[in-house]
Amino acid sequence: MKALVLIPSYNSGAKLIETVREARAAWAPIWVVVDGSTDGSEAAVQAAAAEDPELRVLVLGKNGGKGGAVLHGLRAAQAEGFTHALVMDADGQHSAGEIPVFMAAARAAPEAMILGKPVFGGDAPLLRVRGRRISNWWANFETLGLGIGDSLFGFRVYPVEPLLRIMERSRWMRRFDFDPEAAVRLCWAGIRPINLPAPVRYLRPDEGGVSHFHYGRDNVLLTSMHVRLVLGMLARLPRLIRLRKAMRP
Ligand SMILES: Nc1nc2c(ncn2[C@@H]2O[C@H](COP(=O)(O)OP(=O)(O)O)[C@@H](O)[C@H]2O)c(=O)[nH]1
Ligand SMILES: [Mg+2]
Repeated sequence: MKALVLIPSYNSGAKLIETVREARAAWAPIWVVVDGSTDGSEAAVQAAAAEDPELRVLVLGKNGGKGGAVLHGLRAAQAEGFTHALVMDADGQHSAGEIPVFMAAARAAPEAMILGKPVFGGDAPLLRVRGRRISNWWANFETLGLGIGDSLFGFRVYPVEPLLRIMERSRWMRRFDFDPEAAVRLCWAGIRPINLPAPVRYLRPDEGGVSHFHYGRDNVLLTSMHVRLVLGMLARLPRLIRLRKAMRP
């Protein structure tokens, strides 16, 4: 196993450099994919990278979405022989302290994917906590209950090769449809999910919290994604039933 931490970032503000420093203290290498940011948040990371060979910044000129940024990072990672990528948010919501735990789980089961299961604090908006139950229900339906604990959480270790194979074949999974669709399609490909708890923080704007999730736009995106995935499930039903027997005997 050769593993890196991949951090997609779009206008993450001052939290970006903080997140990168914490991640770097826990792991090497760390690659940040700056996805057409216009807030200048990448400058501090680029300065740090100039003095740290284990920190790399990949810059995309135009905003292409979270999944698009992850894809860009995965291609470069595969070209350098990485087998696993831990993807985490750039905005301080995830805890770098979990990186070694998740990497150890991946090392113990390199054929699997390690999915974070959010442990919410009192700061979590009810809408977010309840809203994800809908997406989780659908993801479990689409995988015949193969065991996706949380379909939306972005703190995960992916095996690079199968994820790239799936993403290169699809024109979707480029924005916020990345996390749920990646988990579902990897399950379909026989990649076993292992769920590990991971704390998630919801920062107020005055604490540096930023979110690019728009309820209207992104719920339409997620709904059409689940339509696509239900149709995909139906088309693969016999194979999925056999897979389920093999994975959950
Ligand atoms: N590369 C890229 N990353 C994005 C984009 N939108 C969000 N992200 C990243 O995806 C992660 C989660 O996005 P965020 O806006 O915080 O969504 P939320 O946590 O669900 O509210 C963060 O690390 C963002 O920097 C985007 O358009 N491009
Ligand atoms: Mg966020």
